[in-house]
Amino acid sequence: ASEGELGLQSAGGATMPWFPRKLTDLDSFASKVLSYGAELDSDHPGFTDKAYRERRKRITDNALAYRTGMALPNVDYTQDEVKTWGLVYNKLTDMYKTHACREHQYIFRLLEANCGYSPTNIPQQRDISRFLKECTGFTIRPVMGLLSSRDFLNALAFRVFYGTQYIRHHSKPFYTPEPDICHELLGHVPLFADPDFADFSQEIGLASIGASDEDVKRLATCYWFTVEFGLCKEGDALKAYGAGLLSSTGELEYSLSSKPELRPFDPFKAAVTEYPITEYQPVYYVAESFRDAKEKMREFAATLDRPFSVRYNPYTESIEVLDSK
Ligand code: NLE
Ligand code: FE2
Repeated sequence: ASEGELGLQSAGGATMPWFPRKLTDLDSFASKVLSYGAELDSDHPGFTDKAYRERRKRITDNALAYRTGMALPNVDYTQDEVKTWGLVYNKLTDMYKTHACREHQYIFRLLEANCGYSPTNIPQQRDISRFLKECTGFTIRPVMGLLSSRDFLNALAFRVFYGTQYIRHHSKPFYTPEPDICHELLGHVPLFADPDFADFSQEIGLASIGASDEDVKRLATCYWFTVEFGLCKEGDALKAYGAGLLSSTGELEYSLSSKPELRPFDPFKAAVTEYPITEYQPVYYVAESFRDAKEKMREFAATLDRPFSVRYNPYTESIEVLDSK
């Protein structure tokens, strides 16, 4: 097997895992989704309803065909899909007033004004990506489902976010173990328009470029406890900023109740914390602020064992490898 087939490459005498160097290198990821593990498929209706699976396949075919530079595919959502969206939307936006961090609340209003966010309309990636690009340089592109941690994090180094376009099963609107359009658009998208949060996300992405499998796992765990399930301080109050919380009415309520255990965000500790993926989290990490989380993340990333460092060049939209740290 060639090094390419083994997912390895060499540079300056060192062997390192393959990584994308330019934006078009991300084209190969969108179709490479993880098959659902035994844990995920359980008896969740999203995995067993045949008509639902077929509809999903039609939507994910868009992701399969998409290449960098093409117009993002629009999806013509059905009335039933919009109904599920509206149910989730109304309940969540009610809760955001008291449960979401202020950055999320502020940007959400901009999304309503600029990107067609409303209970009767499922916004399209094309409008969202254009909006994010203007705010922070982030863009979104379609994906068929869950990517490997390495692929997903590597894309964040380019300020690219892979988003699904299908919606959760109508029978379980308030919690799903999988990403879907409610999770991406209501949970993730608002914060990618915040400059500090965008920097924080890219920081994790850059650290994952050419990292060892063990380090990718540590970074993905940090991502889990921040971007997906993070809480943050706001004066004396606690608010949610993690997308997994901001897209699930059930877990959003639970996360700010007295039930879960809360710990101050420390990437060295978060990186090695075990977590479940199909139920509410027993532990949440609380960040002081996005800026503070970014600083801590940078300190953590500097301790990872990598014989080179990287930076993103926004003019050429490519990753540059710097020989020594
Ligand atoms: N549990 C979240 C929700 O119901 O929206 C999705 C989490 C995806 C990692
Ligand atoms: Fe997510």
